Amino acid sequence: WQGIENGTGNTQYSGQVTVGSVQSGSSYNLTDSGRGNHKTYNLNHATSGTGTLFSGPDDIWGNGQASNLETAGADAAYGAQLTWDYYKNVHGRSGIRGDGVGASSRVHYGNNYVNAFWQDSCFCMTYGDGSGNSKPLTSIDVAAHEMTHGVTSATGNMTYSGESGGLNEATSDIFAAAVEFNANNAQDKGDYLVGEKIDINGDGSPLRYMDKPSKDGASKDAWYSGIGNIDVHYSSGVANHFYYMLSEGSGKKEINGVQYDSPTSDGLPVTGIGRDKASLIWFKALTTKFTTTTKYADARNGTLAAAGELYGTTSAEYKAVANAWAAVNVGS
Ligand code: ASN
Ligand code: ZN
Repeated sequence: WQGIENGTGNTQYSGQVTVGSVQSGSSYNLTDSGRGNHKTYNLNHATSGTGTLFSGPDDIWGNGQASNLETAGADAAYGAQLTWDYYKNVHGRSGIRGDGVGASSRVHYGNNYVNAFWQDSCFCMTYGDGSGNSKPLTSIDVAAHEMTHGVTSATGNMTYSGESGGLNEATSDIFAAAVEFNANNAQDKGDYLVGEKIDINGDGSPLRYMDKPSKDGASKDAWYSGIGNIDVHYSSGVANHFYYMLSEGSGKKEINGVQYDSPTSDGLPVTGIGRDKASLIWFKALTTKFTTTTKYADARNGTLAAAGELYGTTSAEYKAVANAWAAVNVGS
Protein backbone atom coordinates (compact mmCIF):
# COMPACT_ATOMS: atom_id res chain seq x y z
CA TRP A 1 0.00 0.00 0.00
CA GLN A 2 1.19 3.47 -0.75
CA GLY A 3 -0.23 6.69 0.56
CA ILE A 4 0.38 10.31 1.37
CA GLU A 5 0.70 10.94 5.08
CA ASN A 6 1.29 13.75 7.49
CA GLY A 7 4.00 12.68 9.86
CA THR A 8 4.88 14.20 13.19
CA GLY A 9 8.22 15.98 13.34
CA ASN A 10 9.77 16.52 16.76
CA THR A 11 12.23 19.20 15.73
CA GLN A 12 15.14 20.69 17.64
CA TYR A 13 14.34 24.34 16.91
CA SER A 14 10.65 24.59 16.04
CA GLY A 15 8.81 22.26 18.42
CA GLN A 16 6.40 19.61 17.22
CA VAL A 17 5.34 20.12 13.61
CA THR A 18 3.70 18.28 10.75
CA VAL A 19 5.97 16.99 7.99
CA GLY A 20 5.01 15.45 4.67
CA SER A 21 5.60 11.71 4.44
CA VAL A 22 4.68 8.77 2.27
CA GLN A 23 3.70 5.30 3.42
CA SER A 24 5.13 2.46 1.40
CA GLY A 25 4.10 -0.97 2.58
CA SER A 26 4.73 -1.11 6.29
CA SER A 27 7.18 1.76 6.35
CA TYR A 28 7.07 5.54 6.06
CA ASN A 29 9.57 7.87 4.47
CA LEU A 30 10.28 11.62 4.44
CA THR A 31 8.95 12.47 1.01
CA ASP A 32 6.75 15.55 0.81
CA SER A 33 4.40 14.62 -2.01
CA GLY A 34 2.41 17.83 -1.63
CA ARG A 35 5.51 19.85 -2.35
CA GLY A 36 7.13 18.46 -5.45
CA ASN A 37 8.20 15.24 -3.70
CA HIS A 38 10.90 17.01 -1.72
CA LYS A 39 12.93 14.23 -0.07
CA THR A 40 15.06 14.36 3.08
CA TYR A 41 18.16 12.12 3.28
CA ASN A 42 20.51 11.06 6.07
CA LEU A 43 24.19 11.35 5.15
CA ASN A 44 25.08 9.78 8.51
CA HIS A 45 28.35 11.80 8.65
CA ALA A 46 29.49 11.05 5.11
CA THR A 47 30.58 13.96 2.92
CA SER A 48 29.52 12.57 -0.44
CA GLY A 49 26.71 10.61 -1.96
CA THR A 50 22.99 11.04 -1.62
CA GLY A 51 22.64 9.34 1.75
CA THR A 52 19.66 7.27 2.81
CA LEU A 53 16.11 8.46 2.53
CA PHE A 54 14.77 8.82 6.07
CA SER A 55 12.38 5.94 6.60
CA GLY A 56 11.04 3.92 9.47
CA PRO A 57 8.19 1.88 10.87
CA ASP A 58 6.33 4.81 12.40
CA ASP A 59 5.45 8.26 11.13
CA ILE A 60 7.17 10.07 13.98
CA TRP A 61 10.43 11.80 13.14
CA GLY A 62 12.96 12.70 15.81
CA ASN A 63 12.58 13.49 19.48
CA GLY A 64 13.73 17.11 19.64
CA GLN A 65 17.32 16.11 20.51
CA ALA A 66 20.31 16.27 18.16
CA SER A 67 21.43 12.82 19.34
CA ASN A 68 18.44 11.28 17.56
CA LEU A 69 19.46 11.37 13.89
CA GLU A 70 15.87 11.84 12.75
CA THR A 71 15.60 15.14 14.57
CA ALA A 72 17.70 17.11 12.07
CA GLY A 73 15.73 15.38 9.32
CA ALA A 74 12.52 16.73 10.82
CA ASP A 75 13.92 20.26 11.07
CA ALA A 76 15.21 20.14 7.48
CA ALA A 77 11.95 18.77 6.12
CA TYR A 78 10.02 21.44 8.00
CA GLY A 79 12.31 24.22 6.69
CA ALA A 80 11.89 22.96 3.13
CA GLN A 81 8.11 22.82 3.60
CA LEU A 82 7.94 26.38 4.94
CA THR A 83 10.15 27.70 2.15
CA TRP A 84 8.04 25.94 -0.49
CA ASP A 85 4.85 27.32 1.06
CA TYR A 86 6.25 30.84 1.26
CA TYR A 87 7.24 31.04 -2.40
CA LYS A 88 4.00 29.34 -3.48
CA ASN A 89 1.56 31.26 -1.31
CA VAL A 90 3.19 34.69 -1.30
CA HIS A 91 4.83 34.85 -4.73
CA GLY A 92 2.91 32.24 -6.71
CA ARG A 93 6.16 30.40 -7.40
CA SER A 94 5.89 26.62 -7.43
CA GLY A 95 9.23 25.33 -6.17
CA ILE A 96 12.70 26.77 -6.30
CA ARG A 97 12.82 26.82 -10.11
CA GLY A 98 9.13 27.59 -10.44
CA ASP A 99 8.55 24.29 -12.24
CA GLY A 100 6.75 22.39 -9.46
CA VAL A 101 9.74 20.13 -8.82
CA GLY A 102 10.85 19.65 -5.22
CA ALA A 103 14.50 19.75 -4.25
CA SER A 104 16.06 17.46 -1.67
CA SER A 105 17.82 17.90 1.66
CA ARG A 106 20.78 16.01 3.11
CA VAL A 107 21.50 16.22 6.85
CA HIS A 108 24.40 15.01 9.02
CA TYR A 109 27.10 16.08 6.56
CA GLY A 110 30.52 15.20 7.99
CA ASN A 111 31.39 15.83 11.60
CA ASN A 112 31.26 19.11 13.52
CA TYR A 113 30.63 20.82 10.22
CA VAL A 114 29.46 24.36 10.96
CA ASN A 115 27.86 25.32 7.68
CA ALA A 116 25.06 24.51 5.28
CA PHE A 117 25.02 24.93 1.53
CA TRP A 118 22.92 24.81 -1.59
CA GLN A 119 24.13 23.16 -4.81
CA ASP A 120 22.46 23.64 -8.18
CA SER A 121 24.22 20.49 -9.45
CA CYS A 122 22.16 18.13 -7.25
CA PHE A 123 19.27 20.57 -6.77
CA CYS A 124 19.86 19.88 -3.11
CA MET A 125 20.80 21.42 0.13
CA THR A 126 23.13 20.03 2.74
CA TYR A 127 23.43 20.67 6.45
CA GLY A 128 26.29 20.13 8.86
CA ASP A 129 25.68 19.14 12.47
CA GLY A 130 27.47 22.14 13.96
CA SER A 131 29.87 22.18 16.87
CA GLY A 132 29.98 18.89 18.77
CA ASN A 133 27.52 17.50 16.24
CA SER A 134 24.91 19.00 18.58
CA LYS A 135 23.71 22.11 16.76
CA PRO A 136 22.70 21.12 13.25
CA LEU A 137 22.32 24.08 10.91
CA THR A 138 18.71 23.20 10.22
CA SER A 139 16.86 26.22 11.60
CA ILE A 140 14.06 27.75 9.54
CA ASP A 141 16.09 30.80 8.52
CA VAL A 142 19.15 28.82 7.47
CA ALA A 143 17.00 26.43 5.41
CA ALA A 144 15.24 29.33 3.72
CA HIS A 145 18.56 31.15 3.17
CA GLU A 146 20.10 28.15 1.43
CA MET A 147 17.08 27.30 -0.71
CA THR A 148 16.82 30.92 -1.74
CA HIS A 149 20.29 30.53 -3.29
CA GLY A 150 18.51 28.08 -5.59
CA VAL A 151 15.80 30.62 -6.39
CA THR A 152 18.45 33.25 -7.11
CA SER A 153 20.34 30.85 -9.39
CA ALA A 154 17.15 30.30 -11.36
CA THR A 155 16.35 34.03 -11.64
CA GLY A 156 18.64 37.05 -11.27
CA ASN A 157 21.65 34.77 -10.76
CA MET A 158 23.80 37.58 -9.39
CA THR A 159 27.43 36.47 -9.62
CA TYR A 160 28.73 35.34 -6.22
CA SER A 161 31.53 37.88 -5.86
CA GLY A 162 31.84 41.64 -5.61
CA GLU A 163 28.70 43.74 -5.23
CA SER A 164 26.54 41.24 -7.11
CA GLY A 165 27.67 38.60 -4.59
CA GLY A 166 26.56 40.79 -1.71
CA LEU A 167 23.17 41.17 -3.38
CA ASN A 168 22.99 37.41 -3.88
CA GLU A 169 23.72 36.82 -0.19
CA ALA A 170 21.31 39.54 0.92
CA THR A 171 18.55 37.99 -1.18
CA SER A 172 19.01 34.79 0.85
CA ASP A 173 18.91 36.68 4.16
CA ILE A 174 15.90 38.74 3.06
CA PHE A 175 13.77 35.75 2.16
CA ALA A 176 15.09 33.83 5.18
CA ALA A 177 13.53 36.52 7.35
CA ALA A 178 10.36 36.58 5.24
CA VAL A 179 9.94 32.79 5.45
CA GLU A 180 10.52 32.80 9.20
CA PHE A 181 7.92 35.54 9.77
CA ASN A 182 5.49 33.79 7.40
CA ALA A 183 5.88 30.49 9.27
CA ASN A 184 4.54 32.00 12.48
CA ASN A 185 6.12 29.19 14.50
CA ALA A 186 5.75 29.68 18.25
CA GLN A 187 9.23 28.30 19.04
CA ASP A 188 11.03 30.23 16.31
CA LYS A 189 9.24 33.51 15.81
CA GLY A 190 10.00 35.83 12.93
CA ASP A 191 12.91 38.21 13.31
CA TYR A 192 15.44 40.23 11.36
CA LEU A 193 18.29 38.14 12.73
CA VAL A 194 19.97 35.37 10.76
CA GLY A 195 20.91 32.11 12.47
CA GLU A 196 19.78 33.05 15.97
CA LYS A 197 18.81 29.45 16.74
CA ILE A 198 21.95 27.61 15.72
CA ASP A 199 24.28 29.41 18.15
CA ILE A 200 27.31 29.47 15.90
CA ASN A 201 29.11 31.95 18.14
CA GLY A 202 28.43 29.86 21.26
CA ASP A 203 27.05 32.85 23.15
CA GLY A 204 23.52 32.87 21.82
CA SER A 205 24.16 35.71 19.39
CA PRO A 206 22.96 35.49 15.79
CA LEU A 207 25.16 35.34 12.73
CA ARG A 208 23.78 38.55 11.24
CA TYR A 209 21.60 41.53 12.15
CA MET A 210 19.53 43.17 9.44
CA ASP A 211 18.54 46.32 11.36
CA LYS A 212 22.18 47.21 11.95
CA PRO A 213 24.45 44.78 10.12
CA SER A 214 27.65 46.18 11.70
CA LYS A 215 26.59 44.63 15.03
CA ASP A 216 28.29 41.42 13.86
CA GLY A 217 31.62 43.25 13.78
CA ALA A 218 32.19 42.81 10.04
CA SER A 219 29.11 43.58 7.96
CA LYS A 220 28.52 47.04 6.56
CA ASP A 221 25.54 49.25 7.32
CA ALA A 222 25.98 51.45 4.26
CA TRP A 223 27.51 51.43 0.80
CA TYR A 224 31.02 52.74 0.12
CA SER A 225 33.15 52.52 -3.01
CA GLY A 226 35.22 49.52 -1.83
CA ILE A 227 32.32 47.35 -0.71
CA GLY A 228 32.80 44.98 -3.62
CA ASN A 229 36.14 43.91 -2.15
CA ILE A 230 34.83 42.39 1.09
CA ASP A 231 33.28 38.96 1.73
CA VAL A 232 29.82 38.64 0.21
CA HIS A 233 28.40 37.77 3.65
CA TYR A 234 29.46 41.24 4.80
CA SER A 235 28.71 43.33 1.71
CA SER A 236 25.21 41.88 1.94
CA GLY A 237 24.72 44.12 4.97
CA VAL A 238 23.83 47.11 2.81
CA ALA A 239 20.88 45.35 1.15
CA ASN A 240 19.82 43.61 4.37
CA HIS A 241 19.76 47.02 6.02
CA PHE A 242 17.80 48.47 3.08
CA TYR A 243 15.20 45.70 3.39
CA TYR A 244 14.87 46.13 7.14
CA MET A 245 14.42 49.86 6.78
CA LEU A 246 11.99 49.59 3.86
CA SER A 247 9.93 47.13 5.92
CA GLU A 248 10.06 48.64 9.38
CA GLY A 249 11.54 52.12 9.07
CA SER A 250 14.53 53.61 10.84
CA GLY A 251 15.03 53.98 14.57
CA LYS A 252 13.92 51.82 17.47
CA LYS A 253 11.29 49.12 17.26
CA GLU A 254 10.35 45.91 19.09
CA ILE A 255 8.97 42.96 17.10
CA ASN A 256 8.20 39.55 18.63
CA GLY A 257 10.21 40.49 21.69
CA VAL A 258 13.37 41.49 19.79
CA GLN A 259 14.66 45.06 20.01
CA TYR A 260 15.87 46.75 16.84
CA ASP A 261 17.56 50.08 16.31
CA SER A 262 18.26 50.93 12.70
CA PRO A 263 20.54 53.85 11.87
CA THR A 264 20.46 55.88 8.64
CA SER A 265 23.65 57.05 6.98
CA ASP A 266 22.08 60.30 5.75
CA GLY A 267 20.50 61.15 9.10
CA LEU A 268 17.02 61.33 7.55
CA PRO A 269 14.31 59.09 8.99
CA VAL A 270 12.71 56.36 6.85
CA THR A 271 9.09 55.29 7.21
CA GLY A 272 8.60 51.58 6.57
CA ILE A 273 5.96 50.14 4.23
CA GLY A 274 5.73 46.74 5.92
CA ARG A 275 7.50 43.50 5.27
CA ASP A 276 4.94 42.12 2.83
CA LYS A 277 5.27 44.98 0.36
CA ALA A 278 9.04 45.13 0.78
CA SER A 279 9.24 41.41 -0.02
CA LEU A 280 7.05 41.73 -3.10
CA ILE A 281 9.26 44.55 -4.37
CA TRP A 282 12.48 42.57 -3.78
CA PHE A 283 11.02 39.44 -5.39
CA LYS A 284 9.86 41.34 -8.48
CA ALA A 285 13.26 42.99 -8.78
CA LEU A 286 15.04 39.64 -8.31
CA THR A 287 12.96 37.85 -10.89
CA THR A 288 12.51 40.57 -13.52
CA LYS A 289 15.28 43.19 -13.08
CA PHE A 290 18.39 41.68 -11.50
CA THR A 291 21.05 39.98 -13.62
CA THR A 292 24.46 38.39 -13.10
CA THR A 293 26.13 41.81 -13.07
CA THR A 294 23.71 43.76 -10.87
CA LYS A 295 25.52 46.10 -8.49
CA TYR A 296 24.08 48.26 -5.72
CA ALA A 297 23.23 51.18 -8.01
CA ASP A 298 21.44 48.73 -10.34
CA ALA A 299 19.60 47.15 -7.41
CA ARG A 300 18.32 50.60 -6.52
CA ASN A 301 17.10 51.10 -10.09
CA GLY A 302 15.61 47.59 -10.21
CA THR A 303 13.71 47.91 -6.95
CA LEU A 304 12.46 51.37 -7.91
CA ALA A 305 11.21 49.98 -11.22
CA ALA A 306 9.56 47.06 -9.39
CA ALA A 307 7.91 49.41 -6.89
CA GLY A 308 6.73 51.60 -9.76
CA GLU A 309 5.13 48.63 -11.49
CA LEU A 310 3.52 47.38 -8.30
CA TYR A 311 2.40 50.64 -6.72
CA GLY A 312 3.02 53.49 -9.18
CA THR A 313 5.89 55.95 -9.38
CA THR A 314 4.08 58.54 -7.30
CA SER A 315 3.25 56.09 -4.52
CA ALA A 316 4.44 56.18 -0.92
CA GLU A 317 5.98 52.75 -1.57
CA TYR A 318 8.10 54.11 -4.43
CA LYS A 319 9.30 57.02 -2.30
CA ALA A 320 10.09 54.67 0.58
CA VAL A 321 12.32 52.59 -1.70
CA ALA A 322 14.26 55.71 -2.69
CA ASN A 323 14.50 56.86 0.94
CA ALA A 324 15.63 53.46 2.22
CA TRP A 325 18.41 53.27 -0.39
CA ALA A 326 19.48 56.83 0.46
CA ALA A 327 19.62 55.75 4.10
CA VAL A 328 22.22 53.09 3.21
CA ASN A 329 24.17 55.51 1.00
CA VAL A 330 23.00 54.17 -2.35
CA GLY A 331 21.95 57.24 -4.29
CA SER A 332 21.00 58.24 -7.78
N1 ASN B 1 26.18 28.86 4.14
C1 ASN B 1 26.92 29.67 3.21
C2 ASN B 1 25.94 30.55 2.46
O1 ASN B 1 24.88 30.11 2.05
C3 ASN B 1 27.66 28.85 2.26
C4 ASN B 1 28.39 29.74 1.35
O2 ASN B 1 29.35 30.38 1.74
N2 ASN B 1 27.92 29.86 0.14
O3 ASN B 1 26.21 31.68 2.22
ZN1 ZN C 1 24.36 32.30 1.50
